[in-house]
Amino acid sequence: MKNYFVAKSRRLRSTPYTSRIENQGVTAYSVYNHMLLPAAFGSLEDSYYHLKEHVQVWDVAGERQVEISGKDSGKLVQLMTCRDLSKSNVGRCYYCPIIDDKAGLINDPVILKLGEDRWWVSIADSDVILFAKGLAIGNNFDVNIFEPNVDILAVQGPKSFKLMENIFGKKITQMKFFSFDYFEFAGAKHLIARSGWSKQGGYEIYVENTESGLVLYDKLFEAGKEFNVKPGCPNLIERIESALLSYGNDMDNNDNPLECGLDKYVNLDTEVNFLGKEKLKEVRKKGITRKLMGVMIEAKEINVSKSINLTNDKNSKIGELRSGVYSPHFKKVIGIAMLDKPYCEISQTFKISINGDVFEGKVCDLPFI
Ligand code: THG
Repeated sequence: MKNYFVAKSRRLRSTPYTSRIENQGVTAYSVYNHMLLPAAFGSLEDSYYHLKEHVQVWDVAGERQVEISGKDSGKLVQLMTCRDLSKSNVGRCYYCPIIDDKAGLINDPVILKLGEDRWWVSIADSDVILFAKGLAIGNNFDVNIFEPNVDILAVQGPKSFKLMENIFGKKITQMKFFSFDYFEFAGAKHLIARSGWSKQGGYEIYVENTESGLVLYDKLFEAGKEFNVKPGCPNLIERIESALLSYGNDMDNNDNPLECGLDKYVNLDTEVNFLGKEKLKEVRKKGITRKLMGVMIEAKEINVSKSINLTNDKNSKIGELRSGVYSPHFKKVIGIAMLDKPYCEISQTFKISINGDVFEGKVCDLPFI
């Protein structure tokens, strides 16, 4: 596959860490929330093995925050998500599908409850701020909505706990998954959560003070030497094996959360009011007609830059592959596909054409590992 340069401009925003990761050898960018998101530091497989064994620091500033505060902020946040937040606590993160009135996915952010009337919606790649502002205006809500200057640094990998303990002390290792707290560094307070877009363990540092954030960035690499720290980024192999869904790739506004297996985060039997609730109840009653599933393909290589059809013996389309990568663990291509309901059974076989060659594949459960 031929690659092309990204032409930088103001619209395609840099992050405070861009010059650092460029000095450290970033080799590819993606674009996320109109911002540069590193996509590779050399070999994807080398980074995959390194992430599973050591510790990496990721510039994920593209995971932008939409801050919603004010008297009606709780009402607005709840209106946007099908997850019941009525019993949510300050200091916790919540993975929440955001849906529209037709139950189509708008985004799948992590929502942080900062205070009773203050929230950060840590968004995937779509303009949630416009949706939130539209809803607030239409409902006459008393809220303030803006994008704060927050640039997340993720520290991921099994050695992230030791590295973070070295810098912030024992207390940070006692934090529970998806909770957050504040930690002092270089004269500034940093919100740090135990979260991140890998299943290798770690933290996310919500840097609000760029100056101390950059000192912290350098400190992570200095203190990380003994843990073999490297710069990294969300890894396609690791995230597919772990089934961390990617909005815009695995699902978009044409899919509802039940089709995407997000049932755990859909609360239809509570009193809370959210957009698309009636529609989702209808979907649940009728049953979904397709589902996001794992697939394994007997191939050694794939590049998925658009959906690729999956067909049966009669050459009819039974689904589409939305993400895929060669997994060195399974020694074949693994991927995430939307399959028509009759075909989303485990071990269902299919055919797929990759660069003109036809390969056999099999449906399986998510996550792979
Ligand atoms: N961290 C932060 N913001 C983000 C992401 C992140 N915004 C964009 C994107 N990632 C949002 N998507 C996801 C998808 C999955 C998870 C987090 C963000 C995730 N899921 C866990 C899982 O699936 O096992 C746990 C979810 C739970 O049970 O609560 O971590 O990574 N700040």
